[in-house]
Amino acid sequence: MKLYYMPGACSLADHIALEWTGAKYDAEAVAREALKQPEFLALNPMGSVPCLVDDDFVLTQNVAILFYLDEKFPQAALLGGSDKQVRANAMRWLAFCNADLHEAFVPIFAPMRFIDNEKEHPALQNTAREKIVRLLGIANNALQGKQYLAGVKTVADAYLFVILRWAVGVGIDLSPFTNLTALMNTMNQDAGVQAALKAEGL
Ligand SMILES: N[C@@H](CCC(=O)N[C@@H](CS)C(=O)NCC(=O)O)C(=O)O
Repeated sequence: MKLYYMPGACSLADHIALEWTGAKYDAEAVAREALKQPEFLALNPMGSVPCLVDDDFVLTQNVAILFYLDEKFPQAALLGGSDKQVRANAMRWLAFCNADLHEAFVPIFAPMRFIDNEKEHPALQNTAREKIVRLLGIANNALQGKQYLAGVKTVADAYLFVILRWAVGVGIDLSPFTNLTALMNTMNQDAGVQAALKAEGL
């Protein structure tokens, strides 16, 4: 198995998941410019990471990859094990991270995709920032009295961890979100997280 990633990008969640499986795998960093070149587009026509190649099976999209890894390595309980409600909750928070929180960062990272006029970028980015803070508040509340989003450690926590790193990177103050800060600390101490961060040079 090989994971294509960019350091610190959303593919870090898959990298962490692979570490949690304990399986042997390769990981290859892709330069941002290479994402839109024919060689990589042949693997992922979206020109984005993550991309997982398992023999001749090529899989893209974070949620699909994380789900596939859970099915392939059930002993790792990446979605929390066999309890249907725990699994559903893990999927729910995975969807929240992928479809809501992750997407909310796009205007900050790539405002030119929305508005050509650079003068209008700060206003767009401020609106995105407000949305992110609101969504972080929802995740923070969900963690009240719990160590992990679904009650037990799942790949949803790995995804949220990646996004919390972005939030810190763009200067969002996480200190009011004590449960998110606690999750970040827990994840930073996790051996699989540490191995993935080290492998990505972070
Ligand atoms: N829906 C996709 C989103 C993937 C995505 O946005 N990846 C970013 C990194 S976090 C990327 O590769 N961006 C490069 C680009 O779009 O040019 C997924 O979940 O895999």
